[in-house]
Amino acid sequence: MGGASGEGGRVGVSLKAEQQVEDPRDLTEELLRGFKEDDGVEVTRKVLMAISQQDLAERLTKTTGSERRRALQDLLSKLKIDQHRSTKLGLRDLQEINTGSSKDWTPQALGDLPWHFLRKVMALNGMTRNTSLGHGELDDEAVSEEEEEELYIEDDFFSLNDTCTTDSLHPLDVLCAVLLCSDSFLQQEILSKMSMCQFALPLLLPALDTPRCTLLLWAMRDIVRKWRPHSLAESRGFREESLVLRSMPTISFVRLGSCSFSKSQLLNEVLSPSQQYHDFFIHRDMESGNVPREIADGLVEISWYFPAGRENLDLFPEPIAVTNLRGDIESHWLQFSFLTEISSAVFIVTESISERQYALLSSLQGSAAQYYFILSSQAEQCSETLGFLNKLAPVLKLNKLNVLEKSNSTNETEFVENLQRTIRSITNSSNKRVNMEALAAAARELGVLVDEDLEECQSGRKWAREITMNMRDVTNCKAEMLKLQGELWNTVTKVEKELCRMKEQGTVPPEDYKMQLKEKLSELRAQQNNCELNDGLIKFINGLEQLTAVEKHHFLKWLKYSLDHIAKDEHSRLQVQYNALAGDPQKLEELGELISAGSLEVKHFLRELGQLYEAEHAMVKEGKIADCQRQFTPLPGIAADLMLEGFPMELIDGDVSNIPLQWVTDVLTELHTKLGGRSKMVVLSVLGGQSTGKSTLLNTMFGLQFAVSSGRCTRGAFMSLIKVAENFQQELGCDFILVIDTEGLKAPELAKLEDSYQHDNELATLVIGFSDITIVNMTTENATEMKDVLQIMVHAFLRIKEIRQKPQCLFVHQNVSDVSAHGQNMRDRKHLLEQLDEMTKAAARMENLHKEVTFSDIMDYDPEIHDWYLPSLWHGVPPMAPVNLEYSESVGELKKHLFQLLRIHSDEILPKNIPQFTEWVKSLWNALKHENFCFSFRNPFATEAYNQLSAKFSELQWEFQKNMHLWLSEQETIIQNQAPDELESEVFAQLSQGTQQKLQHEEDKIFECLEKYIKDGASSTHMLEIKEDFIRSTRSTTSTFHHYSHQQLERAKNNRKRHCKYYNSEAEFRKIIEQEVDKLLEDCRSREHKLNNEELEREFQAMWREVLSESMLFSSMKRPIFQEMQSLLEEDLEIRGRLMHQEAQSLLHYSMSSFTMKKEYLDLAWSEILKEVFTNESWRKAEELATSLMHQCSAYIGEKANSKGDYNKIYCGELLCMINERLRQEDVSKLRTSGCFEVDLKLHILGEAASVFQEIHDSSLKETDPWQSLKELKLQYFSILKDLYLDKEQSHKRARDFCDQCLKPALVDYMNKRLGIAMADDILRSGQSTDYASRGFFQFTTQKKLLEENDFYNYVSYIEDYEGFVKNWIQIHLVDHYSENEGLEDLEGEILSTVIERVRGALENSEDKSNTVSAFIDNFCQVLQKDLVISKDSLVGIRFINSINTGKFSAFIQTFLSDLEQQILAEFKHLEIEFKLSLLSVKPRDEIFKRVFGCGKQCPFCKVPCEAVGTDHKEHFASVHRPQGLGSYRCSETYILCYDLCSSAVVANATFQCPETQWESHPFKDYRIIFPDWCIQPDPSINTSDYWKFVFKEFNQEFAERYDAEPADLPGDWEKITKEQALESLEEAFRMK
Ligand SMILES: Nc1nc2c(ncn2[C@@H]2O[C@H](COP(=O)(O)OP(=O)(O)OP(=O)(O)O)[C@@H](O)[C@H]2O)c(=O)[nH]1
Ligand SMILES: [Mg+2]
Ligand SMILES: [Zn+2]
Ligand SMILES: [Zn+2]
Repeated sequence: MGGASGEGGRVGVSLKAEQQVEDPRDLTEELLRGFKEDDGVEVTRKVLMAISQQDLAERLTKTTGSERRRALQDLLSKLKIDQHRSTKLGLRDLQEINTGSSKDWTPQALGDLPWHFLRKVMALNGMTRNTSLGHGELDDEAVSEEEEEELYIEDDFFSLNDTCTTDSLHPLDVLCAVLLCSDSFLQQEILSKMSMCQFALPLLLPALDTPRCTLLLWAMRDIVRKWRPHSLAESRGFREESLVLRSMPTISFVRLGSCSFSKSQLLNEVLSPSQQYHDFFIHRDMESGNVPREIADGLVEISWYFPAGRENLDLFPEPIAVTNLRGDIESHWLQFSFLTEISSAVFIVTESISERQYALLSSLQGSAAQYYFILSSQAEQCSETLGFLNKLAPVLKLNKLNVLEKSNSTNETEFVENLQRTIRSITNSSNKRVNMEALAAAARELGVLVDEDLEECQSGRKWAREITMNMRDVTNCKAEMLKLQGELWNTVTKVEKELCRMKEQGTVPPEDYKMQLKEKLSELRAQQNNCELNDGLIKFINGLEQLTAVEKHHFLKWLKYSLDHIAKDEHSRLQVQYNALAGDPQKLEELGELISAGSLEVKHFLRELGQLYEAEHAMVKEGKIADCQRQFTPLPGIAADLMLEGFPMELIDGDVSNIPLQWVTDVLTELHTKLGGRSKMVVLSVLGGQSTGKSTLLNTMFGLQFAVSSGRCTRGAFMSLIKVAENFQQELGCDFILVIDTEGLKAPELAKLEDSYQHDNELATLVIGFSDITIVNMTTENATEMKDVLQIMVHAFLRIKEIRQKPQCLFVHQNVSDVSAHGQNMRDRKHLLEQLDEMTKAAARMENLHKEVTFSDIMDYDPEIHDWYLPSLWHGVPPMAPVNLEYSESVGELKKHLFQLLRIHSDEILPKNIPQFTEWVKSLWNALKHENFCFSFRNPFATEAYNQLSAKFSELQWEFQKNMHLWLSEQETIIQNQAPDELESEVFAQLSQGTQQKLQHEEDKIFECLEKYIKDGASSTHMLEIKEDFIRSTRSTTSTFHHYSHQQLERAKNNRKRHCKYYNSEAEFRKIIEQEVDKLLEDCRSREHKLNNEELEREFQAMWREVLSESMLFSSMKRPIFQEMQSLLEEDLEIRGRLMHQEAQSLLHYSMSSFTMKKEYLDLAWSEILKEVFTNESWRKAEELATSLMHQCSAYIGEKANSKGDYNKIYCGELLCMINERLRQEDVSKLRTSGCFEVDLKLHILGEAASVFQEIHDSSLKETDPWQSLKELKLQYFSILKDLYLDKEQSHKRARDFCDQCLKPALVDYMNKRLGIAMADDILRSGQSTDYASRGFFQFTTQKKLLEENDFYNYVSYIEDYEGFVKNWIQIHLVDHYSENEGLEDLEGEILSTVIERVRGALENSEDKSNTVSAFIDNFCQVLQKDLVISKDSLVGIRFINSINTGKFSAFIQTFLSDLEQQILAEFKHLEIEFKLSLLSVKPRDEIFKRVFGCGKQCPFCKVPCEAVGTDHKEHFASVHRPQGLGSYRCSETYILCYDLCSSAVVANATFQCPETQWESHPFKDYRIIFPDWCIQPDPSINTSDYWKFVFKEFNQEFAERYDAEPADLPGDWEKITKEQALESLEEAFRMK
């Protein structure tokens, strides 16, 4: 039978036809019947082969195979995983977070076992292999607790016996089943984790699904082991090597026949370190270890021993491998043959040897392995066995030492020690060392399958090999293949940061320096872009693009293995040096650099892709290459796919401390698309000292694959996306969890670099800023280090808190072994809190926050919730230590706790989706590049929330204003309907009290709505923070309105009184006439004969002449307006303590155009005069002030001129009020203008006004020509007289008169009162309103329009007179809108029809109550007193009104109403829109203006208007600042316009001088000391101010002329800015894209 084992391996392959030989066949069938599968299939097969019955041998394989398959199928269905036999489980399936993730559960049924195994193994749990089934769990929610408990006890009682272990399955069966159902990557993961737990790994899987058994090589590829060989004990160096590549002696243990003791247990004892027994192998005394195996027989397991470098403690001086065959060798001859091939020694454990067994063993003759027999107790007595052994001795070269006896009386320990000694001597004497790759080769020889031979795996390997083929060392590879990320990327980073920090600016002006840096940046990007693509990199990209997902996955793994292999040697050499140098800081630093330079990983390749993409993107953006020439657009998609497949993606490049922003953004955006736009995620991160097990923690917790290794630590930050199961999303409030793993803080190799604190700080700030929850990982071993790490954390928290993000954090204390740690540390914790407070204060100082902060201000810290203790990862001394069970359990608890925390804080944690996240990353990173982080940060969500809230607020505010206007107009109407003397009484007081109440009510309403809106809003946290500004703003509006309404009511009252005075005289006059007419009528009636028409007229004429001569009641007097105003001015100046100077002349001599600045207008201190000589600053400011005031006043004057009506004394008062108000403002009072400036200014303004007002008065007199109106009156009275005399029916006529003379003017008046409000309402609430929605939006719209027109004078008026510009803009818009739009007629129609409806109602109401017409009219007016001001006295012939029939009168009015309505509408339609606007009492322009103008403050440097909401806020700010020259800033010596930008200046090395600094130089960085209420932030991107740069360069010359200065020497690159870029920057700045 010699050589049978060799042939046996190949037998299955060569069988084809079914040749049947009669006799032997029958014979063998007999034989087959006699054999049970386990005992003799393999033997039988060998016999068949030996007698050349290959087809029968094949049939045998088939039948037995089918039995195995049946067994497998049975098992899989028991385990309920048969569906995964074809569609394999992957790692991603396990990572998914579902309801089970946060629960602890014991398997209840067989179907739970695979999941239990997988979940536990992923969590590195030592109980993974436990397959016993639990009973109904206590926390089963379905049944109420008490009931359940009772049930439970009974249950338990009965089940005591029948839950015998046979209910369960053998752990190895479960393992085999799970492996069969896993894809090759999950297999890797399972084996890696098992290896960490120091479980034996499956080496040969029994043939279940496959015809032959399978060697697991690929599945072990990921495992890296670390140990210290005795040769390195001195130097404290260590070896770290891939397990499969390490050659070592292999010792195999097999069983022949049955055996009374457990081979596996024996092995465990052999391998266990002294004093610490560990179950490497499952043995029969373990839980479920005695359940019969269903499929796992024939499994070969392997385990290793690695030395720790301590000679007297290490069991073996070098690594060895130990294999263990499950089952009898007779039934697993193939596996056994394999083991004999590869082992240095084979230990055969047996009780007895039979004839047949002897024959089999003899066939091993010539084998290279040494054989040992371990005989269990019974064997001793069996002479047969000894006899066979004796016979075997020469065949297998056995001597006495090769037979070990283990009887019941043998001392266990001694025996084990003896065995260990034997093994040591074997490894010493034999030099057979094989690695796993060699094992695989041997296996293939025997026809054993190897998992790595899969096609996908091999093709992946081929791709990888082609890349690494020509790679010799790391440095070389980096220089040739990865050119973009080396020096170039490093320099790019430095320049990008310098652009923000401007540290080496020196004396170069900021903008020039920026330009230089920008050019450099663009050049660097060009260089990167021009780098030729190396073959290897092309291959890499092609691989990612072309391979299938599985191949790609394999490819990347292979690449990793090859790279690790290449980098390994270099690394361990350096590491040894590093350790040896531990004392020399200088060298250490260099070495540290070298170590990081010496690493080469797949991430470097991916990083290179990022850089390729970034460079190309930059080129496209600068217009250097066309969009269509881009090659790398598919890359982000590829990277997104990788993320989806579970690869951690680099977020922060730790080597250079930079984020490739465009790349990261585009990758994540692709990801968002691939996720179908559903990407709401909670971000979780970990931070802590170096090598404190952060990556390990995350991997254990979530089954992730972050790089773990003590040698090459994590640099920067990596992110991995985990899906949350559909049915769990609701509960967790997110679709994904984004986990961020970070580089350790306080890395010793970086410690000596001067900016290491900054580096760590940046990282911590970013990571905490990104995250919703941060785990702070601390080891308690090193107190100083822990303190340093804490300091960094606290600082980062402080910063994040400052930018209005509330960080959630969990302190995890690692390596706490004591169970009572939590309690014991109570005392320490108080101390810790004190320390934390101290640190917080220090951090606040570093951030220049001038306030007291304590730790509790920056974080809600509750030790019960925020502290967590983890025991040490290892149970014992590595490398032989398994993972601590407590560690795994605590991590599980921690995970549960995390989810709990998520739920508790669900109202504060607002999961962002990917676009929001990238936006957030961008803002944080941008702010971090600046020195002053807190200050530079622009919170995109706060901005968004602010804009949203502003829009809502504007709406509410308009509602408020509208209601108040309507209210006031009603009150005014009531006042106008009162008798003048009543106005002095309580009525007026009541009205004004009512108005206050109304105001309060409206304010409350706003607050209420705001509150509700904020509460319901999505981003409520941000809104809460900014609410304050809105409340202030509302208060300020209220107080404005308070003032305004008071004024309005007063004015209405005064008007009413004045009106009465004038009107009384006319009414008086009419009364006289009407008396006379009455007299005449009586007279005529009393005459005998009837007068004819002519006679009647003659009589009337006579009477008229008589009356008129008697009473020239209102021959008008022309008022001298000049004089009136002059006296008012004098009165005003007297009050303000100013003296009219001697040479002042009558107002007649002044006009605005004649105003010029004079020296005496400035009242400078001596020290300031000198500066003024150079800068003219104050002079210019005073002049500007005068100009703007005159603008304002002339607008007012113009308005009054346009409105109909006579001059009113109030006009002059208002003008003075306007001027005084402006002069009272802060900036003016700082200007130091003199008294005569004020006097002259007022003289000039009032002078101009006086001449206009005089004209108004004169022309209004002309219009109300008394003679003219008398003539009309005369005609009317004559007609009345005639009608009365002739007794004609008058009701028709008089009704018409009433309509024309009373109702119509009242209706028109109503219209003018209401139309303005309606128009403003229409504009602000219609589609137009977006333009006015927020201040920012308005700025955007106007600036965009300006750019479209690109007209110098438009820009000038925008810059110089923003207020005027805005008003004008709105006016033009209004006029345009309503002259081409029918909308206005609708508005008018609506207003009129509502009031006419009311008139109709009033008519009906008044009719029946009154029997005379005058009572009827009184009644009617009373009803309408809130709506219409009907002056019934203006009805001619009121005295005779009662002679007509009330019913008829009223009926006629009814019929006239619709005519009247049409008539009024027609008249309105014919009015010019401008004229119409001037008639309105509430001007829509002013209302809209109020909305968009805000506080009206301008940047003290560049004059950009403030954009903050409302008129009253804590800080003024603007999105974009302008080059200061546009605000006429110039160099005081050369007069050359200055082109600095405030937003750059505040971070640069520049100074400014101005009156506010008393002309002293003041550093820009500290501008807030001078202008505390302004907040000027650095630009969010380098292109932000392109808009104004464009304007400046377009009109440099013009601006210079305009400002009496020299043109600026603009930096060269401004010239290149195009109109398109300008627009783009505008859209970006106002976030309109
Ligand atoms: N003794 C001990 N070793 C641990 C513990 N936790 C992790 N390790 C080991 O420490 C080494 C570093 O673990 P990592 O998880 O990579 O640590 P890290 O904090 O991510 O390290 P960096 O990313 O380099 O800062 C690994 O070899 C771990 O096995 C622990 O609690 N005790
Ligand atoms: Mg790490
Ligand atoms: Zn500015
Ligand atoms: Zn402001």
